[in-house]
Amino acid sequence: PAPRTVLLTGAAGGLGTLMRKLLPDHGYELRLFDVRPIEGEPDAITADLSDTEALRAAVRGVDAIIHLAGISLESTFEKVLKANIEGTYHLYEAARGAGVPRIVFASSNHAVGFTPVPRGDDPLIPIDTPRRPDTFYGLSKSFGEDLAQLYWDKHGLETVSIRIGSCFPEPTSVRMLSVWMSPADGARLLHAALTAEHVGHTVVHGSSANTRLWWDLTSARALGYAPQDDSEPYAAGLIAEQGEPDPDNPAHTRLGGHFVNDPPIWPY
Ligand code: NAI
Ligand code: 15L
Repeated sequence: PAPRTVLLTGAAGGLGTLMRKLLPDHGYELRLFDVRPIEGEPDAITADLSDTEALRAAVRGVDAIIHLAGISLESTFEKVLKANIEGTYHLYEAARGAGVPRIVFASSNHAVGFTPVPRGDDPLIPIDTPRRPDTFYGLSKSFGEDLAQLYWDKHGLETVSIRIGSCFPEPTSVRMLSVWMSPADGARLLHAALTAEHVGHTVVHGSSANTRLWWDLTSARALGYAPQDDSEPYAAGLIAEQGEPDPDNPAHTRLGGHFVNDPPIWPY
């Protein structure tokens, strides 16, 4: 049967807030989880991913989990380790213990951020492009995808890992013209990831059907995802404001954008 009750981790965050508004229209009842309290949501579970007891209670009885909680930008290795690597492990263990059949994991373009972007007639970046994390943050998303594969192969717990591009109300940079996912398309993709049959562990790119797309959406479309939006109406304005991409700047020629240039954050 199609999942109905879904645990949304990271529900207080930017994406969580957008999806809290949009997912009920696709028929879901959401249980909310975040370390930060959520205004106007007295039933939300306020707990850290390291709180295994809270996690066990949170996953009880849900049909699926959308896992957004974690550090969403580069940080110290120590912090990324705790929230994203250990936190995601604790979530998977809770889900396995409770027999939750499926997780949708918010992976990121930064798991493969050093991948060169296509130019001219180059093919789009395929979904099986080698991992090239651009940060400790991207490394944690690479780990999350491997964890998902392990839990599918060993325990039969299914995951769709979505390498999200940039999911914000509007694209705000020239780079985002290529990787933007409108919130409405984000909700469509989550719905497809929750309802497609026999996904095992499937990795997909997460963006709208942008004219300036850098990556291949075939595996996302195979889940039943039919993106409706395109960043192109924002192109002229953003290019007038920020200029065309600079071919000598890796922040413009690699998928991860400025993450590839940013120095690591030391020490812990
Ligand atoms: P965000 O930083 O706004 O939200 C993350 C939420 O997770 C926050 O509300 C935070 O309180 C919570 N959180 C952090 N550590 C936690 C912990 N240890 N225990 C419980 N909750 C914790 O990030 P955003 O933009 O909403 O992203 C959501 C997810 O999607 C993240 O995993 C991010 O890496 C991923 N993602 C987002 C993209 C985007 O375009 N927004 C792009 C690629 C990936
Ligand atoms: C991400 O993974 C981040 O969570 C998000 O805040 C954006 O920076 C996005 O990637 C991006 O690459 O634009």
